[in-house]
Amino acid sequence: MAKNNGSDYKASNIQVLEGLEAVRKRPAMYIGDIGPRGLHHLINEVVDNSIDEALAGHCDTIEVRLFDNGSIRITDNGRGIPVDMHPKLGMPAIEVVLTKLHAGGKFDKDSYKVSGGLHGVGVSCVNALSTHFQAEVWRDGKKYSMEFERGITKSPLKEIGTTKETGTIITFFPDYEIFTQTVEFKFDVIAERMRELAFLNPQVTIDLIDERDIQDDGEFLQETYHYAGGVKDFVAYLDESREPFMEEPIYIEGEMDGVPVELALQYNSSFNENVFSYVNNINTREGGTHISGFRRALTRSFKTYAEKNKIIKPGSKVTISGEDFREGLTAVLSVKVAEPQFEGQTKTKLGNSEVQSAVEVLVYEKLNEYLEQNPKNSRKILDKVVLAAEAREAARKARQLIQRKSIMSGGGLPGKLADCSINDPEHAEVYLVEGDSAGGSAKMGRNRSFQAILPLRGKILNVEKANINKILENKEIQAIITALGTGVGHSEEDFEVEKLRYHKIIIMTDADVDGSHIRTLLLTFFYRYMKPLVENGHIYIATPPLYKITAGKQIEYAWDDPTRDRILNQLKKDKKKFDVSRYKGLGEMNPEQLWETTMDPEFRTLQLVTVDSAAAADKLFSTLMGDDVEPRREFIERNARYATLDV
Ligand code: 0RA
Repeated sequence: MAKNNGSDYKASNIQVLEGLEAVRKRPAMYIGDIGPRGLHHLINEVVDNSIDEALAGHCDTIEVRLFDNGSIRITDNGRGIPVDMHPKLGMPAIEVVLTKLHAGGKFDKDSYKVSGGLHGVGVSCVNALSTHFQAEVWRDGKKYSMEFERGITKSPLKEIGTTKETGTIITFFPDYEIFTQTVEFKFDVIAERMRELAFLNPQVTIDLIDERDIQDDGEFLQETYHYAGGVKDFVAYLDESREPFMEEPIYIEGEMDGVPVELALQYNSSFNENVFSYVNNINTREGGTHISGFRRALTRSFKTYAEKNKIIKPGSKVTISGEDFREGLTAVLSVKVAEPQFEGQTKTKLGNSEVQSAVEVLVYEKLNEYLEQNPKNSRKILDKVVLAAEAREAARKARQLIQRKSIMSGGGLPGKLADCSINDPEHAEVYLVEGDSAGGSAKMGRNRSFQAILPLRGKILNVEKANINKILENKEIQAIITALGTGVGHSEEDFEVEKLRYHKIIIMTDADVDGSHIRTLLLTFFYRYMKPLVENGHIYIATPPLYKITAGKQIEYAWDDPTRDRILNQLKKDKKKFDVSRYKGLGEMNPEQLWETTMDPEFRTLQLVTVDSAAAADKLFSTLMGDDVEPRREFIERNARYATLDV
């Protein structure tokens, strides 16, 4: 690729704001939190800078390497962080970039920096939060190096050699004094973001190497992400375990009013809408103006085409609404905005109004072209749209029926539900319990003032393979819907989160294969049909202990093997007799034990279910629950090491 040497850059372009003490004092303010998420955010912060270099046309290769000693190295072949002297501060530009907050330095408006949400706080934050940080820069024919400890310069900028290449190599150890929960990087978490970045930036290749993980062939675990087809490849990847309607996704690319737009979309035989949008590589989970532009264009061009070709018969009873055009739709929309305004609760909603019309005009025009040129596919899509409209009408009737039935059966709550006595959703919780027998123990063990119990019998329906009508016919799902009080569906009329009767919904299943299957089915249902519950943090997973250790009157519980061993060693040291039993299911615990270990808010641990990356969660659900067995088997084998679902 063409590279310029970047010598036009001046150190004085860098704006200086403040030092790094602030970051160490209140790390969560800068990186979101100090748990695993914040830890992994450090990597994104560095890689985003490399991606900025790629967006500016100066970089096409990035390597992320995890070392056995806990450190990580990010290498790119960009221009290299500038090393010339900053005239006012009297220090090299690189020192400003790495030790001053918000010293981004790239102010040319033609570049689309990754800067929104939590991103864009700068590599200096990473430096501040590392016990040791080294930057090596290859630039102007020379190799330079500089080192820091907890943000403080330990080895000033020095020349260490010569080179014809350019680039930046950052190596750091996350600070265990800051990340007290864990300093362990997870391959899969990093892989997910690197893959996403590679889809969104087809010009780059990202190598991810894990030196901690030596494979059977003696090589390190390594994956390479490069997708020349960009978002088109992304859509094909997302639909891998679905049945697409067309040979390849529709691909639209262009620039309108200074906004570069890239879009790929495809229809499949599922019933879900999976639209992911990005602004400057940031996942805009809350949508925004680019998404509304896209939706309007989609509805308008399909409607125009359908009317022109008389696909919707004049006088037909079905009325088609916007959501019918989105059933079974998988799409990725990526736009670049020079000065993005992010709004919303999580700052992932694009606010720039000019982007709506830019996207709408471009997509409308190009989609019309596609429909005219591909009459067969257009017909297939529109036939499906008409079916969706008919099913929506039928589902509306089914919903009314559920409502009527529950009104006729008295208070409207399902018979199996043991409700709590308080009427305050914020403090009320409901346990969804696998099986009637565990349900019985939970009913006896609970604190009935604020804990409700809903036992679920057998497996619930796999919603990934059923349409809304089938789903609404399912007894277990009906019970969940009526117990929660929200209704069900994708529109704000059908699903009203304000009506939620319990702010904590706790899934409690056995710690075995069946239990995890039921948990996944429930999560899939919530994710697909009650998404705000997941997004607003209402869904939790209960964690019953794996072992009970009895020594005379003393009873202890262990949730994992190391804890069990620690307790056993202590007992052996104290020369006590003991008995260890492994809980196979919830049913083996009596009500008191279930309360003590799993339900008592003072002692239980609940895992909050979050949607960290919507695209990854979608992929996970369609793979785990979809039609194709092969990708599912592969997926489970690859991820067998990670026992818990982190969606
Ligand atoms: C400040 C200014 C420029 C580039 C960078 C920082 C930069 C930072 C990182 C971090 C990792 N890789 C990076 N690559 C570049 C602009 C450089 C110029 O105009 O020459």
